[in-house]
Amino acid sequence: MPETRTIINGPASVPANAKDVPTVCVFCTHNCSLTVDVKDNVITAIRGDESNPNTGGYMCNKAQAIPNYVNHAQRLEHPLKRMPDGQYQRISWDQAISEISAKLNGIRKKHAPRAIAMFGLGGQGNHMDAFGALPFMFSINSPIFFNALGQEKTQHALVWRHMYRAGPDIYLPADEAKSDYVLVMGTNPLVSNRGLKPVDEYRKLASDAGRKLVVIDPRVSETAKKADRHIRVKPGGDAYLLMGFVATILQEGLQDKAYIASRVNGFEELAEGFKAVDPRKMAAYAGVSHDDLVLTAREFAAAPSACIAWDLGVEHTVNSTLNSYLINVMLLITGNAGREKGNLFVQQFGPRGLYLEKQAKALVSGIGAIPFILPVGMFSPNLVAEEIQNKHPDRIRALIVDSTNPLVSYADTKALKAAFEELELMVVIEVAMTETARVADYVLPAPVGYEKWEYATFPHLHFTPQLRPPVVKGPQEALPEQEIYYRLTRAMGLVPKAPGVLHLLARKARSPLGAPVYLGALSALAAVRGGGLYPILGRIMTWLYETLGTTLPSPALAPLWLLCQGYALTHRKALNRAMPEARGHKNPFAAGELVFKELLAHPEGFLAGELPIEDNFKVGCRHPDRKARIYHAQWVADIQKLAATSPSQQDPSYPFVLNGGLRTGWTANTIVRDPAWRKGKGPHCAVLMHPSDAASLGVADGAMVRLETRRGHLVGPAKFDANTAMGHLQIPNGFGVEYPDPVTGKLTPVGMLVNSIVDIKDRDPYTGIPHTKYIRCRVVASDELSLQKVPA
Ligand SMILES: Nc1nc2c(c(=O)[nH]1)N[C@H]1C(S)=C(S)[C@@H](COP(=O)(O)OP(=O)(O)OC[C@H]3O[C@@H](n4cnc5c(=O)[nH]c(N)nc54)[C@H](O)[C@@H]3O)O[C@H]1N2
Ligand SMILES: Nc1nc2c(c(=O)[nH]1)N[C@H]1C(S)=C(S)[C@@H](COP(=O)(O)OP(=O)(O)OC[C@H]3O[C@@H](n4cnc5c(=O)[nH]c(N)nc54)[C@H](O)[C@@H]3O)O[C@H]1N2
Ligand code: SF4
Ligand SMILES: [Mo]
Repeated sequence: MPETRTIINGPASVPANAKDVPTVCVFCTHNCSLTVDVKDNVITAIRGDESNPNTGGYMCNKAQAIPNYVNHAQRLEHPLKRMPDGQYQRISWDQAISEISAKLNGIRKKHAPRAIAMFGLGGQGNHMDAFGALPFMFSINSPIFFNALGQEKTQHALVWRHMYRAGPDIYLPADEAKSDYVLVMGTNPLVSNRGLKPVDEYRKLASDAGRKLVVIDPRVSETAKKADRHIRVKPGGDAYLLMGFVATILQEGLQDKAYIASRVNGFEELAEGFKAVDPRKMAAYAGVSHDDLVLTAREFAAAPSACIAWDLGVEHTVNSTLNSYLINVMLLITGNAGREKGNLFVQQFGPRGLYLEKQAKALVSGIGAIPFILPVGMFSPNLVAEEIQNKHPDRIRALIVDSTNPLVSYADTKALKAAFEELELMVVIEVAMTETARVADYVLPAPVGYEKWEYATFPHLHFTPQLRPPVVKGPQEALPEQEIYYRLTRAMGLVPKAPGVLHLLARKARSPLGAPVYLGALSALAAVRGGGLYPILGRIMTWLYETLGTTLPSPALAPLWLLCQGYALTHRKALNRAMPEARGHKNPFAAGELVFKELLAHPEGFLAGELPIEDNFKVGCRHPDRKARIYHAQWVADIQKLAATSPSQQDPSYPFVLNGGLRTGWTANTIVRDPAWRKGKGPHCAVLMHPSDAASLGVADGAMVRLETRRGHLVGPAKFDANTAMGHLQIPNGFGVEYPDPVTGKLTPVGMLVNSIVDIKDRDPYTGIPHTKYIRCRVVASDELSLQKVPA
């Protein structure tokens, strides 16, 4: 038996004791490279790894909680099936695969391929599941895919598709480390670690008298405390503020005329559209001083270089697509998009992303799927319930949930739960028995990100891929996601067994001539069976796993080999710049193989490509004339509408705005379930409010309050926070999971489940992104002592 089969069928073989093993932290997108020590199959020490070219030793307190993610009371160890009495029974993998595939086939054949939907994938640091899940969905021929990015980031991809014709592999972050003028909007990088080594970089920025930091945030955040200027915008007021900035720059003629002439198309129409925008009024609507608005706009335009760092504060809120559009307008009119010290286009490792015009549409809202990071379009989790609960014959009837916990993480717990109950089949692929797993028909156990080969694919300025082998052994029966999808694909008969010749050719695929022969045969044999792009891609990826996979240390690595080949074919200049030895290889497949070998040899990560900064605009802007489309008729019309009407008056029955998801040093989404990882004085989950608001409500620090919205209520402790603006409230994100009490074993809620009071319909019209940072609510003193449980 080759070694690979033991990896497929059981836990990876790793030594039970080891020192300095390279890996990554999977708790946020910073993906800090680490070295860990392992004793008796337990991770015992965790250190930042200086040898990684991207994160270079950076890490935060949360990495120390990795052992709590790996070992806890809710780890899944066996496939489970829900029985008629609601209890879960352990079943074999064979039974799980055959029952699930029979049900999926029934639904696919009786209704439509799109009646089967995928929810999740990826998460913060374990992205290998997508290499199995997407081919599986391709093979079914279903484009219905819901992902976390669809509730925070797809508006940028939508805007970039229009403005730059950007593929899904592009991102446009701020070059904070070098910029002369850093405008931070709705993000608190000192706590959330957004950006690159933000704690180090913002410290340097704050102490450099020649550079300026302006923070736009209703709260005096940790980052705002370091700012030269802090603009305390009203919650949800950012669109007005941005409109005021743009109008000031245009009306005062401060735009970068040379840059606009060479790189921007549609400027005249945009300028015309902004004539109706009055900066003084915008300042009032945004709740900021006119002086601050005008001064900031002038400084931003005049600075030798300026950038905008943004995140959830302008995304999880009203006007999130417009905010994204306006941020890009600001960057373009001041000449700061696609340049060093401004906002730089960065790219994902792998083949250059394709711009695919045609995208699936949601049945009920008509909102289109938006491709981002992954080549297939994704929908917002806010659309999933209505896509299940409708009368269309093609509606969703089966849902596969992988690496996500919607009943805690996504808006409107009750609405989601009700929709899930209408499904004919729900399968959860997880590492833990989550709230969502507890309503599934089948629950399938996967190894955590330290028990299998893993890879994270977020884009960076330079190509710095890092493929990590497992560092500890997982539960005997946990199967890597790719293997689960492979078994389902085969059991459903979606893809036949790979033709024998591919096994033969796979053995030579890692040679310069063997690679094109293998890839040629693989694509030709997959295409000859027809069925359109999706099924052909499904066959290619399935057979790649089945044939090349068996020649590698783990079959899960086969897609990485393809990624390296695609990278070498489409990013040759960047590759040659970083790896001079690649220059000697005329044959691109030899260069691809070189990259793959380096990837295997360097689990600590390595520099695989450097993008030329001078050409940065061209990296992102892929319109044939290399000019950004700054004008968008619908968005400009929306802007004019906003400018003409004062923001809706606060509803007197819900006078507060709740930020339902503040990042703190003790939150990591819902990844770490065991609350024991949190140290220091609690409560870690509380309703943060200004002491004056608390005084007028008659609430003492630490006393219980009841928070009410149109959708429900929550009870939790109040915490005085002078940094929070009056009329504003904050609750940390990632709470509301249920974990067994260490003494009684009874499932006990850990903090408040914010999403139980968020209305699924409060969302952006273009993307479906929720207004989680703009939850209208009221708050009253409460004598209830216990925290709110998940509503039934
Ligand atoms: N510690 C920790 N770090 C994390 C995570 C975690 O759970 N814990 N999660 C990771 C993930 S998934 C994400 S997406 C990122 C998110 O990272 P961030 O977006 O940086 O974090 P948040 O705390 O959600 O929000 C940032 C800021 O938005 C402000 N804000 C609220 N409302 C408004 C508004 O109307 N306008 C403006 N301008 N600002 C507003 C808040 O006061 C806060 O300071 O963090 C990542 N990093
Ligand atoms: N109210 C409110 N809601 C929010 C937010 C907020 O600020 N406020 N933030 C939103 C944001 S920005 C995000 S990104 C989402 C994140 O929310 P989710 O999509 O739920 O992602 P996570 O909480 O990161 O992890 C989800 C699940 O992945 C499982 N998991 C971990 N490792 C693996 C693995 O290797 N394989 C498999 N199969 N599963 C694994 C974990 O056990 C966990 O249950 O939450 C969103 N929800
Ligand atoms: S949680 Fe902290 S250690 Fe982990 S990746 Fe993010 S910044 Fe790094
Ligand atoms: Mo996120």
